[in-house]
Amino acid sequence: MSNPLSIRNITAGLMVLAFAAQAQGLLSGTEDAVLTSAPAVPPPIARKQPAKVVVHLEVKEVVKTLSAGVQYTFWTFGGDVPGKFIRVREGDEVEFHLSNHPDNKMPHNIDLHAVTGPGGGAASSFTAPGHTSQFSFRAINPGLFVYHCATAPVGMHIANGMYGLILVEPKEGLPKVDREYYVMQGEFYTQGKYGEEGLQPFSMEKAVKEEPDYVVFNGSVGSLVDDKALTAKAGETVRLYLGNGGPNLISSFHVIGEIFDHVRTEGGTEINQQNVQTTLIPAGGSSIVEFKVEVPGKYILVDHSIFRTFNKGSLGILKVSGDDNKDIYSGKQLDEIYHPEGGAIQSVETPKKSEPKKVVLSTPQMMEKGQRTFTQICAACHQPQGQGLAGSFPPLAKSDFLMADKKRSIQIVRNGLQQEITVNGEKYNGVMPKLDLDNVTIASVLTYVRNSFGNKGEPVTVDEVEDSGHGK
Ligand code: HEC
Ligand SMILES: [Cu+2]
Repeated sequence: MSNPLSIRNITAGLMVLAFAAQAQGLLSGTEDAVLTSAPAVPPPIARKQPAKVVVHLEVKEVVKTLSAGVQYTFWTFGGDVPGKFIRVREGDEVEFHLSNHPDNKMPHNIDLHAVTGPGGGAASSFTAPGHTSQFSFRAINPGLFVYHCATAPVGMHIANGMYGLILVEPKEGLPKVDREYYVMQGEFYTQGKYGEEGLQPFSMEKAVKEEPDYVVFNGSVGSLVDDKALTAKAGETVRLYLGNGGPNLISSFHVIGEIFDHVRTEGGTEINQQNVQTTLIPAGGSSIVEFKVEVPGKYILVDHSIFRTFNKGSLGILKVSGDDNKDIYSGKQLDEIYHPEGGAIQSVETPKKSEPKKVVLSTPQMMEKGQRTFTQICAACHQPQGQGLAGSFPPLAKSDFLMADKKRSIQIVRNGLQQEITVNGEKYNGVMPKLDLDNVTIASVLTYVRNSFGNKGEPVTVDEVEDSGHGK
């Protein structure tokens, strides 16, 4: 039995040591990160020394509204698009826990642009549904950084909403402002046109062409209007943390009726421009703007590629309350009739469609092309050797299901698949997305998978793929 007095002495001694170390900035406390959903931003960090900050982020695949009457299956970091805003301090050690909800269908990971290290954390955070991954990084560069999913097909994960912002506050902090908001742009590519009602699947074809139906702030049309508008009072200072998840477009961000007093271009820490009308936000990039609102009224946030605003959704509102300031803005002073000259009627030409040429490939050429497609697209889910991932993705290697029915396998790759199936005695009930591949690519990739990883079958011809399109 030890003497309780001596234990107390030892404990007291350790506390003195710990205190001394903390005073020198050697030891740091541990805290949970405050995470917020857009447009909210976590409070500024008051700490004067680095700490260990623990982040718990959960990936959820959820059906939500993209626009009135239009639903979409979003893949999210925390339940909403954009993902939770994360705020840490320069020098912090960030311990990251990424959880993939068991109801999800896809594996996911996270690439934080704030990370110094391979893939920004992507490889270390690859997480199958029902799993949690952990990794740590030191936030050595201050700035406003994008994070996103980087699981193949990467473009599809980002297009489905997998992006958000992490602010690494500089050691000295940021100047105090009255309001801080989080606004992130992103595009959505749907099978139906803008406004077409119902649950809209993702369109790979439009995504590759970079022709989105929706360009929105904070994940949906109307996310920042009416009672969800941003607010401020005349005389206050506002800081916007702006991000662009893309996946493809650059944003020409503008607030109608305001001028940005300060811009930290591309989300760096320097105020490197003042008195700016429109700031460019690259895809996978950010910007920090600050301005004082002098005059009450509605200020419209837009992507000044203006068809996106009035035809695709990139419109938000900042409502400023307070007293008029006629010295700065008068309001309407006159309305009288004006007769202009001319006024021609414009005509719009429609382009004519051309017939695609028919391609004929030899079997070795199809195997080669098929291997490329497999590596670029299929391997992300079915795994590089076609071995599949237990519980999530069925194997293609020695798959009895694949080899039993050639026609069915064509239908699956052409249309995707969402039903319970049994492959080599194991049940799967996931979603294989419709990938919008052309007939030559479908024929090649099926020829390849049916003759690789221990499989042996006859090739799949382009004609067979074409026929399968008519019969259904
Ligand atoms: C995003 C993930 C994903 C991608 C990419 C993907 N698949 Fe699948 N695939 C699945 C899932 C999940 C299933 C099971 C669907 C179900 O349970 O209804 C599946 C089922 C299949 C099946 C039938 C089951 C079997 O194992 O034989 C075939 C064949 C197949 N995929 C081929 C392909 C080919 C070829 C590609 C590339 C062109 C591809 N898949 C790309 C997820 C994917
Ligand atoms: Cu993902």
